[in-house]
Amino acid sequence: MRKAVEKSVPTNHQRLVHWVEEMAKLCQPDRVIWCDGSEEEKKRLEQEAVSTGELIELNKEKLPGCFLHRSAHNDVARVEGLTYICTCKKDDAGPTNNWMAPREAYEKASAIFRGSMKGRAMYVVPFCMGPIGSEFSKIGIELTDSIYVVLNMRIMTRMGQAVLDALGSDGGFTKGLHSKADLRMDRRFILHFPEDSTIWSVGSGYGGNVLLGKKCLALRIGSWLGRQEGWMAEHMLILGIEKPGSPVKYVTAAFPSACGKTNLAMVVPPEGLKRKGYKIWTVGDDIAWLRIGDDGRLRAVNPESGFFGVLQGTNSKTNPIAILTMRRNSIFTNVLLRPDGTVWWEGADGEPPTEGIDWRGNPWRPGMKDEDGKPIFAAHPNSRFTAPISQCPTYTDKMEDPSGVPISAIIFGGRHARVAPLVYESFNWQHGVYVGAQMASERTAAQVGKVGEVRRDPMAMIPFCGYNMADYWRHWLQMGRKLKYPPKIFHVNWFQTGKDGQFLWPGFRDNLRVLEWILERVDGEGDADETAVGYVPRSDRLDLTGLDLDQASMKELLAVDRREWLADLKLQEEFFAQFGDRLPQEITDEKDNLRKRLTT
Ligand code: OXD
Ligand code: MN
Repeated sequence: MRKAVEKSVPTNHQRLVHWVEEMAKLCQPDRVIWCDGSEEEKKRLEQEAVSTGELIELNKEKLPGCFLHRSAHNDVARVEGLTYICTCKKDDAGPTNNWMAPREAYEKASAIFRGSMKGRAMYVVPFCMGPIGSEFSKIGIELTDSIYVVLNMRIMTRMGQAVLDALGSDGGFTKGLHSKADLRMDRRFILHFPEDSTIWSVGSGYGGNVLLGKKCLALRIGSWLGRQEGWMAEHMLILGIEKPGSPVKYVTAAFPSACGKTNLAMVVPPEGLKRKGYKIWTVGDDIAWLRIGDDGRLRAVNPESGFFGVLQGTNSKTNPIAILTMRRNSIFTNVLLRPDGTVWWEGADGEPPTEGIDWRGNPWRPGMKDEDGKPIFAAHPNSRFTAPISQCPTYTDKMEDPSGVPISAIIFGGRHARVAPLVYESFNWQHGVYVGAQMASERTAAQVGKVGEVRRDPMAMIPFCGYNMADYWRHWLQMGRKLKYPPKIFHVNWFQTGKDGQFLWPGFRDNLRVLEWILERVDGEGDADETAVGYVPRSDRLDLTGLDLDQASMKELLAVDRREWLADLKLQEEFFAQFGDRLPQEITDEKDNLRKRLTT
């Protein structure tokens, strides 16, 4: 075994080589293969995965370089219940994370990893989150027995020999170990050891659980490192908006999973705003690493280099840019395969195909029902596409800027049928941190659990904050104090429904109308009313040209219903109570101030 590893080792980083050997001893793969990130390697892995059925090659003319992957039926989303933060002290993980003592976690997972790669290869995947060489960036090594993972990591991160070269003989890196093992739910764990900068993921093949650069490193370990090193890792898209004659302004937005980050990151101006000539630049759709620049402004880097986006409901109307992005060199997970070798999902362009093979690999026709009379979906509701950002028509080379882009506004948002108005602006940074901390949203299909259930999801980070959230809010407050030019903080809610249960706001492209007001406020313009919750635009303030929305609906969208807010404050209090004395006083003060404003 030792020989097989050493023969092809392309690094003189001894610590790295020893760790790979140690993990190989545990998992007992037949071979250890160091990935160099080359085209030749990609082709070889694709062929191998096609030969075993792990990937299906799609129509070469219509979807060149694209593949379909079907995951196990019990392995289609992130498993928050099996995701742990393993710190020496339980309190450091905080009440919103599952916790396990590191020793117990290593022991439990070792028993599953032991021998799990027999008959398989172990791939060594060197990857860099952020541009190689940037002070924002972090290097990780993922060991995995899944070609699907290697090919996804190749899209989602800067991956291969260049990363080993940057690591040199003694650079620091996060150690990631992944094995599909036997894909059994009762032998599945996603474990984070922030004190050792280590991630162990076993028993799953689903993206969010196994592409270790994404949620595990860029958010859970990243947020921990950020607090120690004075920066922030956030679940945020990054978007540039250019108005003719003005410099591009960049904003970040934190929405929970499957709440439209990818759509907003690629927003296309609605017909009624076309005359203004806006250009949109997509820097990232899921994660932002934020640092204070030498200029005293908040600067953002997208640590990823690809999209792992939700497909359900994605089409040429809701997100034409995404559709153009995924036309080549993309991996589709858990969608329907049409007879012509193209793919389809609920909400995709066109009529449902008359026949196909569904995401489970069974023959499918429209209208099919299961034994309980429930419709059988062609694609899983959490079906995904993986595509390189460089293929995105709104790609900007600012993506590669090692010092990141300057941020003018931070936007928080949830999927909340009632309570939050379409948009409001916080009074200042401290109030803005509270606005983020009290966020609530309805659960979506991106994680295992009951869809639609409202849960508190501060800063859209509840599944991703790698430490005690009370400390996390303290860190946010401290960052604000250090910023010479703190961005303004806003909250949006695209998902309000009227009495008939229908959405009041059209969303998608029309969200640019709200961004327009946000940017006016950044420039010190844009009329607003001061309400108990923050500044809300006057109902005639948004440019609604070409939009058929009556004044009554607009009023409802912008209304602040004191009764609903007071009822929500009770739920907030229950949520904040779990943090005990560790909760920053500023959060309590802001909550109490809100109550006062609502009751006077
Ligand atoms: C994602 C998620 O995949 O948040 O981005 O689940
Ligand atoms: Mn996400």
